[in-house]
Amino acid sequence: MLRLAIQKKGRLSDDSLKLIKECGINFSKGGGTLKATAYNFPIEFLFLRDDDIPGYVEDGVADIGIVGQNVEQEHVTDTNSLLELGFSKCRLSIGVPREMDYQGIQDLDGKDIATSYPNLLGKFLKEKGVSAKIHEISGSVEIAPGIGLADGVCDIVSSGSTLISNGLKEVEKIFFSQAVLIGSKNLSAEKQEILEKLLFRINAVLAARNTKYIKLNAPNDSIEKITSLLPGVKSPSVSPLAKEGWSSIGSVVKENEFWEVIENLRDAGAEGILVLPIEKIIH
Ligand code: PRT
Ligand code: ZN
Repeated sequence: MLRLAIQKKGRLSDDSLKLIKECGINFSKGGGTLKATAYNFPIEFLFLRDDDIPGYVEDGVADIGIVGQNVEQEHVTDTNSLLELGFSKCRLSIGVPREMDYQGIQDLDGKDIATSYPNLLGKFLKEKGVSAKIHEISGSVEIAPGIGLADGVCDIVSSGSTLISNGLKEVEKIFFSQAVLIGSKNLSAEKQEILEKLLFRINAVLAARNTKYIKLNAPNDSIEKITSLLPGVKSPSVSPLAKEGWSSIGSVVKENEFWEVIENLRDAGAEGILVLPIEKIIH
């Protein structure tokens, strides 16, 4: 049995549970419970605060866990970083009052910066040779300059609207983060084997994200042109249609890349374009 720690409630929870579900792993989660066991895969879940996850994985209370890289890197623990999961993307940035005439990093010299990320901020300032004072606070970091507690902040930014609504501007992006699967360094052979099965499934799910299967009809003399327009296509499947001189072309494409070339595909003679969802891709 493998033990996976996921965030009990917060920005990582829904996407973590969705990933587990897409891996075909089912369990029922009674409200407020700390633990659950899957019916159809040898895995058990621990629901925790995200900040506690790296420590629990390091201690072996949990075998693996899903956290933001910001939390993984801030809590310096001895764990393995197993796989980037592509969700909960954000950045750790420095913000200063909008009216400050900020010219560059040296303007932070001698300033007070409020943050919940003293390690990541300290490392960044040291690398840049800036001596600012780090004021560690655990929550509502953005309000610190407004109440005179600090000259600037270092906090997680996603859309940027929290900074703006607190009269701040983002001046330095110091760390880019996404959710990551971390693992204990001392897994038994049995747990390692389960982990490998899980990683196989997660990789198949992630590979299919943002990809679509595209199918279109084209006159035979434009097959070459059309396949050259399809981005990232290695070997599309081409099969003849009942209609003389026409073929059907099918291929896997990245959805965002596909939209960029759709006009060109039509100009090249593509007709009856179908775009279909892909659930898993096994490489
Ligand atoms: O209770 P628990 O300790 O488990 O949760 P938490 O409150 O510490 O974390 P939570 O749920 O807020 O975030 C979990 C993880 O999601 C973080 O560690 C990041 O890896 C990631 N993440 C992604 C974010 C954001 N986006 C985000 N926008 N974490 C926090 N924010 C906050 C930020 O602190 C700031 O207050 O949102 C605000 C900024 O958002 P914008 O969109 O206004 O820029
Ligand atoms: Zn937290």
